[in-house]
Amino acid sequence: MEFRDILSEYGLDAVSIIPYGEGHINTTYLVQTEGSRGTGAGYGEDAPALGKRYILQRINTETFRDPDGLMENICGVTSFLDQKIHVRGLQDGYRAMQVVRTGNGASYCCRADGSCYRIYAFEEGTICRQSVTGPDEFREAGAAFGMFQGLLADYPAASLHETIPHFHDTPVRYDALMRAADQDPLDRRKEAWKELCFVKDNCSIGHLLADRLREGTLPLRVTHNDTKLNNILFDAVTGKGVCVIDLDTVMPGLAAHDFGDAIRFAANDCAEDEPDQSRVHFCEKLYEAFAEGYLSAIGEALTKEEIRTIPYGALVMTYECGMRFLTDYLSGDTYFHISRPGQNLDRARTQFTLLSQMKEVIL
Ligand code: ADP
Ligand code: GN1
Ligand code: MG
Repeated sequence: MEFRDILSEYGLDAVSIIPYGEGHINTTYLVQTEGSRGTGAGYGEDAPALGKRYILQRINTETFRDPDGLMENICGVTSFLDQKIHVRGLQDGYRAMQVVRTGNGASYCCRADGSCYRIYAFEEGTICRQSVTGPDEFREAGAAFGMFQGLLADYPAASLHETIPHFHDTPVRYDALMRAADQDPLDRRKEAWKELCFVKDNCSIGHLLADRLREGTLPLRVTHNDTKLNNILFDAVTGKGVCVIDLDTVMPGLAAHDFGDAIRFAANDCAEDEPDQSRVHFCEKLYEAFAEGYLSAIGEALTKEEIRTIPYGALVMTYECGMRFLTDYLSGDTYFHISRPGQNLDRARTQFTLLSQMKEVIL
């Protein structure tokens, strides 16, 4: 089996390893291991009894250039959360993701070809969603991310490695897009002309939060920085948001970024890469439900100015993410995984259509 060498470092033997999830950055597999033979019905003589499940991930080291620092962050954050959850006696199954160690106690392992892999315990009894079923579920998502940030409020921020420099520095993302448009290595700029004009016309959005951060009116906090709906696991029975995953980008950031990125992804009736722009629809009811859940779970952690400006996060993150997709389209689709040509352009268009609708409501 292709990953036998990796799994043997963990003392695991797999029955099956299949591609899993819909992340755009890492490559994820679901690993089913062999367990001790059950005696129940349904086991053929030769069929292996099933043991535990794991998430195996190949870390994208093009994106995360310092896997040591990355895994140090993740181990630090998960053990901090674990302790906090225990001390506070949090109910409803709220938990921290679990990093599985190799036999030597390492948090990840590398192959001779330089590829790096890590393993997480599969969070059983949970569901991961690509879109919301309604406001109640999105309120839960807000509560899960609000709780996550509230629990990390006193995490030692200075100990965190910056896994992707300038990750949510929106003016830097603007400059990167303009450079990609100037260089236009694949002669794609003509396809993206309308979108590039939209970005320039809306450049003030890129400064809504960045300027306040620079002036010191908004504080840096320890944030998740990738609050897509599919980075939460919901309890399959109660529907509660119980585990925040994908901790690769936990770094100092703005609360509004976490708030806004979640809205960008899920307060929309269609998928992030919908080609038919007439199907894009910013859903105010979802936006309000998420805000309720997030603000109630985060407690007293935010300042008045943060609460006042948190809606800007939705505009800024939608604008920024659209620019990132467009930059990648112009540069030859080297960053976000794609499954068809033009997907990054569709993703960018969807963000800009959504942003136009959000501006009517939020500004
Ligand atoms: P990416 O950075 O590529 O988005 P993620 O860490 O978000 O990778 O993982 C991709 C998907 O794998 C998630 O959206 C989720 O469906 C699933 N997943 C990741 N970790 C776990 C886990 N510990 N338990 C169950 N499912 C998981
Ligand atoms: C990526 O890894 P994933 O799929 O959860 C990206 C986010 C983008 C998102 C857009 C490390 O998230 O920043 O908002 O795609 N993650 C990284 O869908 O760049
Ligand atoms: Mg993810």
